[in-house]
Order: sequence, then structure tokens, then C-alpha cells
Amino acid sequence: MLIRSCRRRSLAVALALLPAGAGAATITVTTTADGSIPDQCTLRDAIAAANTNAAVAGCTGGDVGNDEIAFAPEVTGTIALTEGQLTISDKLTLSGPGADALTIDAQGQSRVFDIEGDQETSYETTLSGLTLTGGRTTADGDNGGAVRSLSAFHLVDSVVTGNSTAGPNSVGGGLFTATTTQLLRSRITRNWTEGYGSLAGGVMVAFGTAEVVDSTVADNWTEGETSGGGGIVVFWAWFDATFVNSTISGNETRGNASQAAGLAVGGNAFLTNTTVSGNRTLGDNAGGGFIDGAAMSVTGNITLSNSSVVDNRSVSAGGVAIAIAANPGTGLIKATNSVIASTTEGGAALCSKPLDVAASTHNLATDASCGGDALVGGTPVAAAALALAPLADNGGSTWTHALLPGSAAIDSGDDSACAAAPVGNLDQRGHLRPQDGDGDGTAACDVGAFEADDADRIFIDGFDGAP
Ligand SMILES: [Ca+2]
Ligand SMILES: [Ca+2]
Ligand SMILES: [Ca+2]
Repeated sequence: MLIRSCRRRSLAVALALLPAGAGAATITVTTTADGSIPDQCTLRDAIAAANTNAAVAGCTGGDVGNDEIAFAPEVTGTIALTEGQLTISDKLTLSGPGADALTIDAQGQSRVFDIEGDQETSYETTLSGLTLTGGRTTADGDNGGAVRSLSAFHLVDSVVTGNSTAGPNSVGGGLFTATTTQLLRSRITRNWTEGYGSLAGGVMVAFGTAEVVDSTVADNWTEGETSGGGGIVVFWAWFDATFVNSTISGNETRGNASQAAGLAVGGNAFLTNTTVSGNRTLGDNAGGGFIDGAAMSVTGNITLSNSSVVDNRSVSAGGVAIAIAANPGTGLIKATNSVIASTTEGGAALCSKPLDVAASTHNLATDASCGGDALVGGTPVAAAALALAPLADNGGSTWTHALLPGSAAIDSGDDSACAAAPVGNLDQRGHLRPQDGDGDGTAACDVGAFEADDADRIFIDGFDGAP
């Protein structure tokens, strides 16, 4: 009752303060300096103006609602933080000029951003067009090296790199978000955690869904024991994670009892036109919170649609690629038109259990652990027959494994599944499917995230068309 009346009163106060015609204000940063400078608008003051809905130094005042912070054209280069993290306590869109044009560097002294919020109030924040680096926390339980967001969070066209947490139980070397999280056309690379129990070298989503689109989570790692999730962790068991046109690669867990080098998801994981490649668990993972899976460890269902899971490595038994600790009614690996492969001999089983036959078809796997019924031809394929090129920039916004001529994946997919949502006749790069990659006159979808070009067009472009 008390809480309700307080809330009603604060709403009334807020409405009284609302000027006629109020909406989002745009506040323009005019300098790369930190701190406060008379007649100039630093980023720190711009955020204060947006938080307080009042002018601060040379910054115009924000409004009640979702303010936007923009940057004057001459504000490029690096904003080096000298006064600690930037705290956001109102809804905000922070629109940088581009990740290549402007970096915010916390210089190893603090986080870059701390976004407040709680169950009652979400200060939903969008960060775009920025590089965030040098974020670091050192205290026990201090989550989020670059960003800690307790409100809904969107990262767009941005790079988060070189951030870390040092203390124990400090999750999310790059990002820690408490609730709904979206990564769009962004790169999370080379972030890490150092302490015991510090999950998620790259991204930790503690209690909300995650949507990762046209984005890369690569080369992040955890160092401590019981620190699962080298790349990204979506923690709580009733929240799903969706990956579209994205690449999760080269992430590692280095301590013992630290499973899931690429991704760990508490709910269901949906991967479409997505590549999970070269992630490694290096410790002894007989114990710990997830079943060991170098590529991914999921406690709901896994659904792979035209995705490629390639060369993920685990040193302990119990699953190189996919592992599941099943909740009641879940624990299925569903895969369509997908590659699950190791291109080297040996290693632990690729699948912790066979693919769910009722919801799987037209896959290629290089060992028998994924079962035979949902594979092309009913049996595993030799790694050499897959003819996968190394992970590389083949166009599009994320890296892929190209299919070399003669690959068993070319024109071997199920066309109706490929045409339907969520694949929609596109590959991870956005190229149109299906192409006639084997040159037999019939276009058909390829298995995996990459669609090889039409063989005739390669011939025309590469030979006849040459001068
Ligand atoms: Ca505001
Ligand atoms: Ca094809
Ligand atoms: Ca063909």
C-alpha cells in the first residue's frame, strides 16, 4: 500500500514536471574530453543532462523519456575516461558516429557504462556506433567489465573488446546484462574474466532473453575454475537465446570445471544461419555447472537451422560439440540442413545424444554420435568430403566456413526447410539460396550456414569473363 501510494505520487510528480509537448531531447557531445568543461558538452555531462532532465555545463537538458545523445562531427577518436564509469539512470539512446570513428576507453580503471534499473523500472538503453574498451572491474562479484546493465539493453553496430573482470564471481568480461538483451551487427571480441566462478568471458545475460543478429562473439575467454561459458552465457533456465547470421568462434574456458566454450543457454537455443567454430574447453571438466560441450551447452532444446558447428574442442570426455543437461520435457537436439563436424581425427563425441529424429533432417556429421536417421545418406560423412575452407571473411557481416568445390554439403539440403522461416532462402552472409553449386543444372540448398555460388556463374565470372 505504501509502495503503491509512493509510486502514484512519483508518477504525479513526473507528470507535473513534464513540459507541454515534451519528448525525447537530443543532446550533442562537443568534445572528447572527460569531466566537465564550461560551455562544452562532455559525454559525462551529456549523460548527466539526460539522467536529470536538466542542462549541465554546456549540455542542453534532457526530457522525461528516451533522450538521444549524439556527437558533433568533429568528436572522433577516443574518449578516455578519467573519472570512472559513466552511469545511466534514465532511458537513453547513445548514437556514436561508428565503431571505427569513436572509442570510449576506461583505461583499465573502471567499467565504461553502468546502467541502472530494477524490477520496477527499466532504463532501456541503446548504444550504437561505438567501440568500448579498457573496461575492468576488480572487486568480488563486480559483474560486467565494459557494461553492467540492469535494464533492457541493445548494442548496435558496436565493438566491445579488451575488457575484463578480475575478481571472483564476477561474470561477463565484456557485458553483464540483467534482462532482455539484443546484439545487432556488433562484435564482442577478446574480453575475459580471471576469477573463480566468473562465468562468461564475453557476454552474460543473467535473467532475460538474448537475441544475437549479424554479430560476432569471438576470442573471449575465462581463466578461473568453475567459470563456464567462454563466449556467451544466457543463464536462467526459462530464457531462450536466438542467434541469426552470427558467428561464435575461438572462445575458450581455461580453468577446470568450466564447460561450454562457445555458448551456454539455460533455456532453449535457436541457431539460424550461424557458425560455431573453434571454441575450446581446456580444463578438466568432469565437474561444474554444465555438461561439457566445447561448442555449446544447453539445458533446454537446441534447434539448428542451416548452421555449422565446426572444430570445437574439449579435452575431457562428454561432448565436443553439443551437450545438454535436460530439463523435464526438453533436452532435444533438433537440426535441419546443418553441419556438425570435426575436421581432424579423434576427439570426444560431437553430439551428447542423437539428433531428435522427429524434428531433424538433411544434416551432415562426421561421427556417429549424432545418430544416422537425420543425416544425409544415413551415415556420417568423412571430414575430407565436407571440404570446408577455414573460417574467413567471405562477405556479409560475419565470418563463415566456405564450401570448397566438391563438398558433400553442396546441393544436399532440404529445399522446403531452406525456403521456410527462419532461413528464408538466405545464407549467413545474406546471399540468396538455393544455388546450383554442383553445376548439374538444378539449384538446391546447401547444408550449413554457407551457400556455395552457382557453379556456372563461377565458371562464367572466373574464366569466360576474365580479360
Ligand atoms: Ca531523460
Ligand atoms: Ca546449393
Ligand atoms: Ca545442383
